[in-house]
Amino acid sequence: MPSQTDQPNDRQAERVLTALDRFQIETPSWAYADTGTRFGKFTQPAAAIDLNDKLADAGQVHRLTGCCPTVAVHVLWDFPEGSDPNRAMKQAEQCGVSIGSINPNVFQNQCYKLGSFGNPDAEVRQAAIRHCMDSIELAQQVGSRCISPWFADGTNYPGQDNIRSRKRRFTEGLQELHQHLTDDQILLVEYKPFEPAFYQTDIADWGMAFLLAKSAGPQARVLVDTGHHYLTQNIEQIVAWLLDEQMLGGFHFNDRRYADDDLTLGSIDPYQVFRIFHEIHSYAFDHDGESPEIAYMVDQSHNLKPKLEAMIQTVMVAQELYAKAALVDHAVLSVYQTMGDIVAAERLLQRAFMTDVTDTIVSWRRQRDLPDDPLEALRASGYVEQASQERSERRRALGIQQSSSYA
Ligand code: AFD
Ligand code: MN
Ligand code: MN
Repeated sequence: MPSQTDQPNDRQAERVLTALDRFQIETPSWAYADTGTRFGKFTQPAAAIDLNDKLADAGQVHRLTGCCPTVAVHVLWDFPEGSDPNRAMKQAEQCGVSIGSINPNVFQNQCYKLGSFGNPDAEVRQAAIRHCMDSIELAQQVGSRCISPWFADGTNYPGQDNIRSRKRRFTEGLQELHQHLTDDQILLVEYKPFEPAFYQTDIADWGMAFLLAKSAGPQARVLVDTGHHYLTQNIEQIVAWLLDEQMLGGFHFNDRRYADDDLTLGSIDPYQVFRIFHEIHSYAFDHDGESPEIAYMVDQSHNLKPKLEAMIQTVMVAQELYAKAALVDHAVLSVYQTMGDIVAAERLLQRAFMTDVTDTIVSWRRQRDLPDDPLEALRASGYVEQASQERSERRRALGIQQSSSYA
């Protein structure tokens, strides 16, 4: 492996700057609130209490990194009964961000015990479809283009339900939902191999999501959550196939050591993230520099790391890996590939991955009056300490207990 000391030449530095200009990544509202695992959660005094806090935190991340202008929201968690979407829109604007993808929630209500779109009970299926249609309306009210439902549906035991019937219920439900989209909206169909269903998950892999999105209609695409694959799966190959089929709608970025661990991006395997971005740059190279509109989104819940630090760390890693992947010279690579010079081709990717782009990223930040190191800037700002203080007082006044409980 080449050494980390490789520095970009002028032409490569230009590529990094162009890539950074293009790269934006959405942060999720749920990452700023107290979340945890099914074994309990470790609360943080600075954790967001409501959507206003989440938007304020997301605004800080964007203010310090310059590449996170939108915030994904979770309908039931962020827009409880009777909330005012216009107020949320204005609040987002005041925080310097706007509302991004809308995440329906068809996995928590008791009625979804046997599934939502896949439920054997037609009434429950209709309730789930109605909730998703309400989410589409909410998206229109807050000016969001992207509806990204995740379905926890599946079964826990062989024989529990008819797998083909469940497939058909999803096909029909997503077709019905797709008809509700306005012309500029997109429907992102997310897959996940298991959890919470432990025998079969109805949308378990990219092939199922692809077929369901294709049958739903022309505005549906596949959402790749990087934590939703078996350990041996080649995610960048899935990305390349979806790109080639014009069916890659976006990502939920996180990292994992075992399953859907929601660890911070690049904490376990940064080279895999680089290879995913490489496929996207390679596609753009073959299409006059244009890559399809891809919704880059973070989907992590930081149970142990301080929330804002973890988010800024994630965004900085995403920027760096996206920029490094832009260093690969695709014209030279295709010559090596045609020649069958495996080592030379591989070393092109390795050298790009090992190139130190820190200084170029700092110069990009300076050109935008951003701090050289957003993480250090957050720590120096006192924002988290102030939020801890203010939110702890507010929790006391509201009688909100911050306690961890065991399942
Ligand atoms: C969980 C699910 C899925 C979903 C996210 C937000 O596994 O990734 O996108 O929650 O609803 O992580
Ligand atoms: Mn996800
Ligand atoms: Mn997940």
